[in-house]
Amino acid sequence: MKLRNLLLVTISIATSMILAILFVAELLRSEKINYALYFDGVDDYVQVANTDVINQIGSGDFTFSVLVYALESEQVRHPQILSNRTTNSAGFLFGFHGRWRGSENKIPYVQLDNINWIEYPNQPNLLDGQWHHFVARKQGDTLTYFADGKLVASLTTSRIGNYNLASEQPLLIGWDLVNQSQTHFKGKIDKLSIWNRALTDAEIESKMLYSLRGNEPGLISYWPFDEGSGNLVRDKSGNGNHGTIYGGAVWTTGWVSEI
Ligand SMILES: [Ca+2]
Ligand SMILES: [Ca+2]
Repeated sequence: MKLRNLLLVTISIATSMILAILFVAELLRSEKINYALYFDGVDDYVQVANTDVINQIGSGDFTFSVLVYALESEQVRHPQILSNRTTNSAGFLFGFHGRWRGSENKIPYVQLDNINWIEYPNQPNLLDGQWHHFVARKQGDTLTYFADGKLVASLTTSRIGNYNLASEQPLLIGWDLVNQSQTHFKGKIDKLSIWNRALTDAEIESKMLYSLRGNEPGLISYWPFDEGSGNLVRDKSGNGNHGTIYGGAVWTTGWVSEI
C-alpha cells in the first residue's frame, strides 16, 4: 500500500471514530435533559385515572414530594399540586393556600378532613421564581412540612392520624375539582412522587427525592416529567399510574442542580 493510501485510510478511520464518539456523546446528552411540565394557570391539569394511587394509602402514613418553579403574583388564590377531592371533606389537597392570618405569602400545605393544616407563622415562600422542593409527610398523628429539605412545620392531632384520604375522584395534578376556579397552578412541576410510608428526615434532607430510580421501598408513584413530548405523563414507579395531560400543559426545561 502506498503511503498516500495508508494516510487516507488512517484519516478515514479516525474520522469515523470521532463521528461515533460524537454520536454517543449526543445520545448521552439527550438522555440527560430534564424536562418539567408547565401549567398555564387557566385550564391545564394532569389526571391519573387510577384512584388506587391514593386509596391504598387510606389512613396510613404517606409522603408527597414535588419540585415547583412559579411566581406567587401569577397564581389564583389556592393553586394546587395534587388533589382527589370529591367534596370539601372527602379526599385531600397538597399545594398552596392563599395568604392567611397575616402570612406574607401563599402557604405550602395539606388539607385533610376539611381542615387546612397551616397554623404556623413564618411560612416559607416557595413561589418566588426559583426552583423549590416541598414535602408533606404524615407519620401517625403528625403532619410535617419540609421546604428545600428543611423541616418548617409540624402538627399533631388524632384528627390527622384517623383521616382516610381515599375518594372516588381520580388524582389530579395542578388542579382541584371541588374549587375549580381558584386552584389552577401556574408554573413548572417536576419530579412529583407519592409514598405509602413516612420518609425519614435524613431521606428528605439527602436530596434522594431529586433523583429517584423508581424502585425505592414505599414509592407508589413517581412522575419525573421527562417525556418532553406528547400528552402522557409516565409513572416510573412500575405501578402504571400514568397521567394524561389536559388543557394543553407544555413541556419545558426542568429542575437544574445549580439553582
Ligand atoms: Ca423532570
Ligand atoms: Ca391551557
